[in-house]
Amino acid sequence: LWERLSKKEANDVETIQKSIVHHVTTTLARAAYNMDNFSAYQAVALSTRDRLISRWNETQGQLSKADPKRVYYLSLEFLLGRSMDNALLNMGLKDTYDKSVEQLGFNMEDVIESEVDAALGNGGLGRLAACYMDSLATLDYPAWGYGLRYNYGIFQQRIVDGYQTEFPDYWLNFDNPWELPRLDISIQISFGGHVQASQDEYGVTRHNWIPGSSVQAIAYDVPIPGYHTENCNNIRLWRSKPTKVFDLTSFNEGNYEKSVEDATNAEKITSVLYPNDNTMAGKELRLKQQYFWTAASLHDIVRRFKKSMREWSNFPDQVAIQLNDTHPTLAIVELQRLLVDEEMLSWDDAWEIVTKTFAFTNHTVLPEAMEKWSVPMFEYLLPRHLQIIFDINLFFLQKVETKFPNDRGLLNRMSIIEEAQPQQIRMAHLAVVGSHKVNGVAALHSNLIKTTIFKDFVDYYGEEKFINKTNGITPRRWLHQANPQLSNLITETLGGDKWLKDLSLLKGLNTKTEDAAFRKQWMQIKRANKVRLAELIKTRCDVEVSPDALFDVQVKRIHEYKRQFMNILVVIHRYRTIKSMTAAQKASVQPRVVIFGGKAAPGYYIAKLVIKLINSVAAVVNQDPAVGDLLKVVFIPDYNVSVAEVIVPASDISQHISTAGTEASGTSNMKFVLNGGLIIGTLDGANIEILEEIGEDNIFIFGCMAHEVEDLRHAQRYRGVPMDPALQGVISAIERGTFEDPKIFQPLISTLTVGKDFYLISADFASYIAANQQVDAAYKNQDEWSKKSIRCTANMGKFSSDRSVKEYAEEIWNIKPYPVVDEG
Ligand code: 26W
Repeated sequence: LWERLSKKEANDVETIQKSIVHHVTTTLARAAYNMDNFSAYQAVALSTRDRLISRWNETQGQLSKADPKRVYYLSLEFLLGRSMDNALLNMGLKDTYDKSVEQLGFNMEDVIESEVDAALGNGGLGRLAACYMDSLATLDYPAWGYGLRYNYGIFQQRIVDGYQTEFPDYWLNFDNPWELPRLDISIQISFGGHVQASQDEYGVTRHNWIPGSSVQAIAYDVPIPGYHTENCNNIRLWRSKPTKVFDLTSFNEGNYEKSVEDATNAEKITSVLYPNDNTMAGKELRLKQQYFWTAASLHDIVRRFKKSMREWSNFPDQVAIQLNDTHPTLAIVELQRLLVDEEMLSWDDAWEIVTKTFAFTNHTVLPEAMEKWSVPMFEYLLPRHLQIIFDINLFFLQKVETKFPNDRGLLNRMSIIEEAQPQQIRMAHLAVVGSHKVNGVAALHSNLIKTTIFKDFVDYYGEEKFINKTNGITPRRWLHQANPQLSNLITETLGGDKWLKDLSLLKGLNTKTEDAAFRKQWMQIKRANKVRLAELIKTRCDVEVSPDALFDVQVKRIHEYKRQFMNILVVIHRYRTIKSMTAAQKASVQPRVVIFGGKAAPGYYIAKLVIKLINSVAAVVNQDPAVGDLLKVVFIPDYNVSVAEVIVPASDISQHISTAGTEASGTSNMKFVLNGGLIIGTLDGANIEILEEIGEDNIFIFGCMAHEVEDLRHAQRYRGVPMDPALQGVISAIERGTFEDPKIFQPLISTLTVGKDFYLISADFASYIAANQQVDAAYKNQDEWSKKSIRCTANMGKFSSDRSVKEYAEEIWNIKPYPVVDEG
């Protein structure tokens, strides 16, 4: 009976309409006549959710039975964006839902726009995790993500008087239909206290951690459906709750306030996402988050493993754990603690299991991003874990000493403990020592980490442990969903949609560059996307821009190394050049709209000044009748995943201009090129591999190379290299007060002082201007430009996250696809 009654419902228009109306009248308790777009969204979302859940159940049921090896992706950030459109496309239900919703009297696009983004991430690392989850499900890999369910995602950004101001992102204001609360899954997580050592019956020292306090971790599951497959994976997000709602002692003593305070402190742990990207803050609450999350996840993984009744030595045959940067490195220590203190394994047996289980991805080489925790603070929160870290370090350094005797400098450099005042725990060293594979995220980056931050470790462990896995993006969200017209044209042209699961098939478009009719269609789609972006700019910035101008985009987190500052300086240079022209000269200027977007960390003063400068320049340039449509500058506030989905398909050229050697990979570069947008960039991160794939005629490269950076800095500091004259001219214009009170910008301009220009803006300035001129010239020839644009898309197959994930699965995790059978 159960089997018969639980058979899947049909997915025809009428059944779906019934399910939508059912949710309106029962779940939402509303009547059809007072429905707005948002309630329509809620009902459609709930109906979609039903279908997701039945796939999720089927997948998890079949996987529990078969119990294949799984990968667990531990990430403090999952930047998912909106879910509904993506879920419908992946489940193959989009067309039916479109029809159902339109017939019910709603516009599907408006309904989709009512959904708020799930913005549980800062930028590259968080969005990468989301793309990888899409690919893992699409390729039928048994995989779970583990993260935190923050009450507040990345802050909302508004621009007030040109300055960034932050507002809380309370995204759970309304019920979140994309999560399944598992209130029955609760795990106790402890902190503080002290450690008792004693001898067991065999004379072995045992450590007993007697914690000082504890909280509960409650599971919330987010289903991740694969594209055109029955498989539906899971992201489990933890929420913190007090163990007992009130501390009863305080409560009964009449200290009501204190008992409520403890409860609030417990809930604080998963209250807010840290908004720092690439800068370490060293806050105690952040360390609490990291332990809370890794301990809950490991407990869950171990419980699942124990059900299988296998030997502990089989753990690495069943479980692979990927560490998304150093944030989850405590998982290494926690597993060692569980195995030694609670499961009574020997240290060496436990350590072998641990190192076979974990692998570590590094996402940055910036020194200020390296996670370090002060030993006294750590000891206060996690006394037993500190002992284990000291033991791991001792045994490790003993082996280093055996291999390379009498090299104290080496031991100092490699130690997990930095001898500072106070001592610091270097999480990257711990992650390397506790993992069997360490990878970077683009070829250049993976080579750089081998010769810089992990050089000694390569000498010790050998080359094989340090590998490259070039990042990728999911073509489902970043082309099919964000750019449906282009996706349709590609499907028509290639005679099917197989390319969405095998992106190398895009190569088939290469033969179309000589087909004038095809080129025309291609460029018409780009123009339609630009019209859509122009509307968004009008709404958000109140600036009118012409879709016939060249759209030039730089959207990403605001950071000095990404050099938005250099971009706006060259915009000023362009402005001054136009101002000095005669009418006849102006006639040959290529009109350009320069579009910025991105958030600065709230405490990052210089980055926030860059935003102010962009807005001040925009205010002057956009009003100047001498310039008109030849140049417009806009800063789009509150850049996020769904705004990116409008911007990416509409760009003609985008800027990926970090100082060589600083951007580990970049992933928006891939999104733009996949959508037929050309890029201007430095020889940094994945730009280099994009260049290799699409060819040098279809990309604008400038600036110094990674291996030249140190020499250039040295020359600047000690050989009195003068500032670039064009840059000098731009600075003078700012200092003369062309854009508001120049005093405001003085701290920013100081970063360019000769000898202090760490990101080498002056050194790259002339070649950056030249590259921008090449862009203008190339854009004038629309026929040639359209061919470049087509070649861009055609040769981006490598950058599908399907390719990345397959490499991880085969070369690091050793897992196989497990396609779920549709039992209808
Ligand atoms: C501890 C503070 C902190 C927070 C976040 C340090 C570092 C991070 C992230 C690792 C920063 C990040 O997102 N890095 C980006 O990762 C992307 C995915 O691999 C790359 O494409 C970007 O180049 C890299 O900046």
